[in-house]
Amino acid sequence: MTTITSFPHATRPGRTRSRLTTLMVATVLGLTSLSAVAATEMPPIPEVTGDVVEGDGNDYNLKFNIGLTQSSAQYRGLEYFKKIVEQRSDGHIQVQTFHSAQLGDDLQSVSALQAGTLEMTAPSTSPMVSMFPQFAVFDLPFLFPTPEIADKVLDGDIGQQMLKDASTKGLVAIGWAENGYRQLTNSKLAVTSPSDLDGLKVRTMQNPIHLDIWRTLGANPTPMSFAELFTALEQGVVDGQENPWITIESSKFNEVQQYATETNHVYTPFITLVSERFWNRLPESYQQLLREAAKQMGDYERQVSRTLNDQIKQELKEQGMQITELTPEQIATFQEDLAPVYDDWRDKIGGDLIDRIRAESQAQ
Ligand code: TK8
Repeated sequence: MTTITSFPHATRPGRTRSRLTTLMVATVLGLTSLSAVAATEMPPIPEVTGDVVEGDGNDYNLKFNIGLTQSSAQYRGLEYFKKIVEQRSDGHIQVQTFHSAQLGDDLQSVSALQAGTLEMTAPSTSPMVSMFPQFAVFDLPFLFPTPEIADKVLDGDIGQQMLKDASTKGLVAIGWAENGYRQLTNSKLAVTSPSDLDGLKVRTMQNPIHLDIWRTLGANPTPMSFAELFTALEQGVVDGQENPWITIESSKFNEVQQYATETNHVYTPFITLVSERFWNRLPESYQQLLREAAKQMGDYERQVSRTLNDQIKQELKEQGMQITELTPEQIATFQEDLAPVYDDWRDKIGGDLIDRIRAESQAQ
């Protein structure tokens, strides 16, 4: 377990002006170096492969909105998607990219696709379980032991069938990408076991399994949109939250969260969606182009997310976040305490789907 002295985030009593000035300078320096480092380390956006695709001569505007910030791996993927689609449509499809929920959070974006006021988005699967219950399988704790197994399931029969099943209700599902393994952060204490979570107010995605997970561990979970999260943490409405390292850094949660525990408790995918109204207006050749671009975007985004994961954890430590790396025994305690979540949800999700995914892990 490594502990690092904290970076002076929270306001402390008896602070003098000169100390405040130094602090602010340090903060700014820290921030600039943060985004500078993050930016420079991102794997370069690949060249576009594949020929120019013949369309129907019409021009199309495609707005693509996401909830994460401009310095997220997801937005980097979007930049690649834009490059592919514009180049291979010879400019007939223009892609406008939006980040930080500029056009709405995950659920608002999905509704906008159904209404035809937005063309594409890529939400986490978790807030969508009320629309597509089978997505809940991804919210089961410790389901995927490695990201490679997640790829195998998502890119394999199970994942492709899910895309088909989710191509309904005004949506067309065309690909998967990586949000990643979630880590707990909080502003109160270093968490090394479930008993440390007693009463801790933890924000979760709007998802019944995540609520079940944190209640089972003894915390006090609150479902909330990602778009409201930073302010809720800053104002102490909630004490903690859980997201991948790259999201913790790109959303600057480390500015309002002093402690983190590497729990890797859930792997969350992003699903790439198109408005059915927009989709039906496109010639088949452009529909195929969007499918190919979504696949390449997803693969590249996985690469970015995995390349940066450990580096960003290191950067967060260097910026004073107190990061707890659990021992195998401590992880086992979390896994044992969360085993009942599988019993709670097996029938609702479908035992067969859970067993098939688990079999993929054993097959490795
Ligand atoms: C961004 C969300 C985010 C998710 C969450 O729109 O809500 O915590 O992990 O990535 O989808």
